[in-house]
Amino acid sequence: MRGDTKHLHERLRAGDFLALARGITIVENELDGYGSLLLNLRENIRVPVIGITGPPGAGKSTLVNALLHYWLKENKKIAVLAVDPSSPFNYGALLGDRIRMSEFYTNPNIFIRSLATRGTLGGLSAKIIEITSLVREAPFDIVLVETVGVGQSEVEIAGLADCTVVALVPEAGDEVQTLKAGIMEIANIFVVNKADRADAEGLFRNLRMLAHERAGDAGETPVIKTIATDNTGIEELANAITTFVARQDAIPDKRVHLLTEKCWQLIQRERMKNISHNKLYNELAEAIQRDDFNLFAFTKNFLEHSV
Ligand SMILES: Nc1nc2c(ncn2[C@@H]2O[C@H](COP(=O)(O)OP(=O)(O)O)[C@@H](O)[C@H]2O)c(=O)[nH]1
Ligand SMILES: [Mg+2]
Repeated sequence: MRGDTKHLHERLRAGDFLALARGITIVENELDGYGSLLLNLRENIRVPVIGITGPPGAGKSTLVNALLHYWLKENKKIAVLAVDPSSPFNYGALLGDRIRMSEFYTNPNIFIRSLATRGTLGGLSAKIIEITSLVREAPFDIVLVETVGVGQSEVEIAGLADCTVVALVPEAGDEVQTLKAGIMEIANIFVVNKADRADAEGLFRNLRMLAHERAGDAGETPVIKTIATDNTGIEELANAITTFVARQDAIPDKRVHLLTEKCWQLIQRERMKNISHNKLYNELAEAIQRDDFNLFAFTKNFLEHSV
């Protein structure tokens, strides 16, 4: 098995898409060789991971599609990880959308993989940290991660991506007020997609105002109007992403900060590995039979024998 994964690493570094697909399957399902595959990675942490998040239907996949076209013209090699259950990159998608994306499946410069989501509400794949690391062992210029924004997942993608693009559409206008604090924290770039709609201008102005109010040392968060379906604003978006990433590269602790975030999540997962609600329930059911039951003593004891 060790020999197998060693071979896999060589193929990955050579940019072999079949090896990458195989590696992702191994990681996603924790198949044999999973541990050594990860421990022997030589990930290029300089390859930017770009997160594209936002509500379902905002046009994230269409934006990814347009960005792929744009970057292909610049001879970039790009990996796309789609963690959106409704994404046209997924098999269950609308036929029209699948045809629209299918041109990329045979392109040697584009790798597309859709990942299972952790929960029914979308969010990130349980193994997204490992999978982006794996992808960065292959010679890509850019890694795009599409995630549907549902609660926690926007925050999680911000901990994973070097640049987080939040895509919104005019009908999200009211949401912006309620999400205000949260999305301002995580968005490095705002996209007002479906700018062909009459009410896009209002959302655009609102976001510009918010970005202005919240401007920090790094300046105002760019707000870009796009019509993803006809490539309007895509060049501007691509430039904003490139500019943002280049600026991040100049901040020495930014990369360490992101790695800290990922490491934190890996540790958390490792520590929680042997702890399940079921097990807690069963042990508690027994423990409360005792007259001297104490929740804190129980917890302390539970931790000592399960971690
Ligand atoms: N009018 C208009 N429709 C768009 C635009 N961008 C995407 N759409 C459409 O919106 C729908 C949802 O797009 P999709 O990319 O699947 O959204 P996602 O769920 O955020 O990935 C699709 O039918 C797209 O064709 C746009 O700029 N203008
Ligand atoms: Mg999508």
